[in-house]
Amino acid sequence: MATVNKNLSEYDKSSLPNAKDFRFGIVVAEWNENITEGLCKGAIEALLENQVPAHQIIRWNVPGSFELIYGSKKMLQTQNVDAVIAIGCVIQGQTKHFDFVCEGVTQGIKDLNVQTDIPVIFCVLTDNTMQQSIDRSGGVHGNKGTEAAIAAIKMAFIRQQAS
Ligand code: DLZ
Repeated sequence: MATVNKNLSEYDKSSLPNAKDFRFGIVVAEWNENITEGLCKGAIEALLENQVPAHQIIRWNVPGSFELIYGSKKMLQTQNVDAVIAIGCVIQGQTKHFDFVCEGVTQGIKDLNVQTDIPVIFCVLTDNTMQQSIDRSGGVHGNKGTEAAIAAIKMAFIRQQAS
C-alpha cells in the first residue's frame, strides 16, 4: 500500500507519541537572533502543545551556528535529555565563511548523531537572503523550529523503543 509523506508542519498531533515524560535540550545560536528566536519559539510551543512540561525543556545559547556542535555535545552529556534540537541560521554573505560554517555545523551535528546515543535534530537554516529565513521562522513558509520539535519527539520515541 502506498504511504503518504506528510509535511511535518501539518502534523497530526494525535499520531505523535506521548512526549510528557521526555526531556529536550534546545541549543540556540545568537547570530541572526531575530531568526533563531522565532525558530526557538516555534520549537518550544510545539513541545508544550505535545504535553512536554516546561521544566523538561532546557535551553542554552551559544554565540554562532559553529558553536552548536560543542553546545549540543555538552547538552547531551550533562542534562539527561532524550533529544537535542540545534537551532541556527547561516545567511550567505560576501565571503566563503558561509560555506565553511554550513559545512562545519552540518558535519559536526552529523558526527554527534553517529557517535552518541542521543538524537540531535538539525534546525539550521542555510539561506541566500534574510527574507528566505524570515519566511521559514514563522513566516509564509511556516516555522522550521516547529518541524524540528516534532522530529525530536519522534526520534526520542524511536530511541526509547530501540533501547
Ligand atoms: C562568523 C559568522 C558569519 C560570517 N556568519 C554567521 C551566520 O550567518 N550565522 C551564524 O550562526 N554564525 C555566523 N558566524 C559565526 C560562526 O558561527 C562562529 O560563531 C564564529 O566563527 C566563531 O567560532
